[in-house]
Amino acid sequence: MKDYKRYLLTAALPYANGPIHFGHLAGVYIPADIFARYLRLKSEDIIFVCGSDEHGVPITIKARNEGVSPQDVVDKYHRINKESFERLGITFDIYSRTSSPVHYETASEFFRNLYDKGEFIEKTTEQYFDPEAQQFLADRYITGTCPRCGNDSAYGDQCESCGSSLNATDLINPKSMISGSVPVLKETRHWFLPLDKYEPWLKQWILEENKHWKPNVYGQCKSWLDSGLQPRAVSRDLDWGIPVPVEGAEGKVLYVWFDAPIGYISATRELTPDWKKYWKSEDTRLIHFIGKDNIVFHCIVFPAMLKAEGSYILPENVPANEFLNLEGDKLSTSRNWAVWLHEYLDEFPGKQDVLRYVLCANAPETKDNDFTWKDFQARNNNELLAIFGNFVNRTLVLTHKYFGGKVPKASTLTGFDKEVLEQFTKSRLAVEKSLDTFRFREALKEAMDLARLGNKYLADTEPWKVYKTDPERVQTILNISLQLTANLCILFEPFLPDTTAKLRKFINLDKQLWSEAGRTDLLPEGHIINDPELLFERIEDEVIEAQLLKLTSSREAKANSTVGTAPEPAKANVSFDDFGAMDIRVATILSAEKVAKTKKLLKLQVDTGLDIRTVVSGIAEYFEPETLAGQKVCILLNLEPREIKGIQSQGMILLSENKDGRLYFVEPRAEALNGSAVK
Ligand code: B3M
Ligand code: ZN
Repeated sequence: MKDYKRYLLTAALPYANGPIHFGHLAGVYIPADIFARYLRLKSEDIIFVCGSDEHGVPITIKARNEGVSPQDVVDKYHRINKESFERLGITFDIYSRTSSPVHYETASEFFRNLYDKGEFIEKTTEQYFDPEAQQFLADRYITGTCPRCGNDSAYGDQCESCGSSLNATDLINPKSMISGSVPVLKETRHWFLPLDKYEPWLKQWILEENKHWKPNVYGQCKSWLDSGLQPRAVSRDLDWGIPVPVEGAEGKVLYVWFDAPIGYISATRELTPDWKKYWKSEDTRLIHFIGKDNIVFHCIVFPAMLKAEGSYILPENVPANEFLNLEGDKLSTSRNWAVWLHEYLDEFPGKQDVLRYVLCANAPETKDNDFTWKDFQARNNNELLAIFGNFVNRTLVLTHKYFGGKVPKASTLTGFDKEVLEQFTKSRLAVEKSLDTFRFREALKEAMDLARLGNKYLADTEPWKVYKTDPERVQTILNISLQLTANLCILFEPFLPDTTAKLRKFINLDKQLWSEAGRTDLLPEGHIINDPELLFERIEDEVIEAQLLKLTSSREAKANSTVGTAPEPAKANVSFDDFGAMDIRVATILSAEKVAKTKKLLKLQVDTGLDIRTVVSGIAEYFEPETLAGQKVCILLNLEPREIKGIQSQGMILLSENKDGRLYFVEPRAEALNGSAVK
């Protein structure tokens, strides 16, 4: 590989529409952070950027479901995610957000630049439109059956079941996420990036020059390139996003996948005035850490954008991981089948490294992999505690017991001693080799194997027995064990930063550079070590059972819940009299019409059994007025009349919601008579 002068690492910008879960961590953030820490230990010039992806339909759908504004959604999750990354010890140099002014400027300039150079094609095409909601249905606003695998909840841009990238018009039985209605096709004008134009260059660059990419990444790119690239729309008809910065583009915003990767540039710009040194110099090694569902955007679309712009460098590598499953089942945020980072951090205080360890040891590097709580427990108890923790503890306790906490002198070395000492450098080289090729599991295993060797060394040399007859020999054994401990402190540092910081205190060792690993004299004779504490605690069965129970019960709660994540909290009690004061009756809608100049309101004539009255109801998005005559409903009769859009509304129709926030009537049985009380 070329000799690079500096590194720029990016980690996929998580959508600020929900908290971070274990799948995100194992796929992207833990490997990226290990790599960043490793490079810093090697004194490389490196910056590591990330931030919240705050645009796109995932955000507006979440806002709709929760009945809040998109801004509320992104503010909430940006804060939660930024804080939980910090608590886990993820060392981003900046965690920015795509709603930042710098990003608006950077993304708009980028678009404008390509626009001015004539790099886009402007095209009018037919896109799905929801006639009820009066809105175009971009990307995830439309669902339907996947033409490839038959999954009946595929999105307009992608099927999460088989991973195919789709066009909304490919879907069978398309349905609007907003109103549930069948969409119609309507013409709209958009800007397209002609990916087909870049195809020959991409083929050369990826298939010939980037053969070193991971096989899963290379393979996915190859299959995209083999099936031929099409122009891709980079704008959308939406009211949430960065406005398209050209005349006559009202109501249009940049496609989220156009602006989000530019977020890496904006974040760097926000971080340092020197940002061009990282983005515009061939001496920089740019590496994107992502999950497999983002491969096409980082390996094909974003590079084509960068190439079209012309002044930026391209990624040298894109080490994407596969997916992490959970307890044998696909992770799913909508089904609540996930373990959330912020909850883990609250429930397992001080155990950040256990999570980092388990998710790295079991990372889905080459294929999808499974996280189970049993495996989490086993890796903590049988590896971290029984191997690493146990070795360190025995070494430190014996040093205190026999030598008052002073590093003893090593004298005559046996063959086994020499073998152990030689292993220090071998281990460092092995960890390095694996890290340099993004094989994090293997790297971690190499480090753990050195601890394993330490344990075996103590077990075989038995200093606690030998001390009675040959205390000098024990000096040598413990000297070697202490040097091994100091080496572990360096090798584990990128993986287990909290543990190694503690361990450094125990052995009174300043932070060492990576290049010091391999040395056999890190702790000189006579060096004083401190009193040790335990590095790891046992995790008991009850703790694991509680997590399993929590997981299954939150999935059930979700399956039975109303809108969004959980049912609304219960309200304060009311007296029986308060309830009795509400006059709820069975009634029948006689006719309905749209209230002019509104999207949501219908004016209803209702037969209440006592009178015929007018009620204005916010249900126009869900029902066609002409279908409502004869519909039985429940009505709150004695709600104070209100004037809505100039109409006196007398009473309120009772409604309930499904999980997408769509409203339905609370329907009395057919035989219930108009005017009969609901009590
Ligand atoms: N927010 C998708 C995701 O979270 C997207 C990544 C953007 S990286 C520029 O899967
Ligand atoms: Zn599919």
